[in-house]
Amino acid sequence: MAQNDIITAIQTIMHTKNCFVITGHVNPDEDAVGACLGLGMWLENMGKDVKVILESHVSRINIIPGRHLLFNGNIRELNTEVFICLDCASPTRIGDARILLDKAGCTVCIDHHITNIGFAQYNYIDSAASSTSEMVFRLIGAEAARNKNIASAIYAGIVTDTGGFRFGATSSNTLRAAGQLIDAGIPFTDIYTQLQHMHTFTEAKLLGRVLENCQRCCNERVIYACVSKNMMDDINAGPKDLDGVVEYLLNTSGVDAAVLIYYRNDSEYKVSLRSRRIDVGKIAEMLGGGGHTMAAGCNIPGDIDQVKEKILPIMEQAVMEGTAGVLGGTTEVFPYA
Ligand SMILES: [Mn+2]
Repeated sequence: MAQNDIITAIQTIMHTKNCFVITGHVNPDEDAVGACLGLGMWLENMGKDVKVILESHVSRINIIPGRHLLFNGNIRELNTEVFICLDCASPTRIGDARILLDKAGCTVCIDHHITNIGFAQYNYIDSAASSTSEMVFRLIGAEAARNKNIASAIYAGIVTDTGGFRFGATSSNTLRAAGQLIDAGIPFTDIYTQLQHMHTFTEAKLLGRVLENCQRCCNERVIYACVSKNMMDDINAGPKDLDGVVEYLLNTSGVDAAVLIYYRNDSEYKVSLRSRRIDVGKIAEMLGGGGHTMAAGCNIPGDIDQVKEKILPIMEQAVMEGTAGVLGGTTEVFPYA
């Protein structure tokens, strides 16, 4: 089905059916939550019965309106006419709501992940889209998005998945959509600041420690930092407080790649890799992990020194030999891989 036909088909379903369950991927991010609640509020405004199923998520995401639609009951007892999956690349990423994929009479998938093969009856997949939230905007139309709450939800998803309108998938259409959403009168500064720039006191302290201790190697082209259990325990921090730190390291002038090694348990460390030039996805995969070309991660057994001895020579080889893995400088970095 051509893309316009699938959009029309899904619009028809949304106008003619009455009972909807909407879900996003496990461990939902702003795009999943924004797309689910934005679409949910639109359907609710049309008088439909709507339930949104989402796993718990980090508190900053609570800035997205529409949380009254979140369903907290027993999913097994739930029946629905239409089941909609948003921002979810495969059925394995649906979580507890997956049982509804088989139970619902009508299933819809709306997503921008390139790996999505279309597992629902109606699949609107656009891997060029900046975000699932932008796809929801296309689907409901600019007029519907004049509702402040709906506009805020969709804007939140777009801002986050584009890294604040920076990543390569940001198009002029993305910015036009954002413009129309801002015209709805949303608190766009608050949303952007809360989702892109705010951090906790603990995160600030931990970032300070990481920056104090970071080093360069491989002819100064790789930057790395190690975070021990003690470093985190001292300030009551945990791995979740390292969100965004490896990206901060990568943004150091002159470096091609960043490595963040942090305590996972007594027998292994987690290694986060970010890059502008080399394929760190391949390196992570080689070490039993995975991810994208520019953002990947793996777990390496041993103490900090053993882990450094394992990962840094591999990074050095990749940076120095380069050519096989060398990429242009324009590819995007996914901060939350
Ligand atoms: Mn997304």
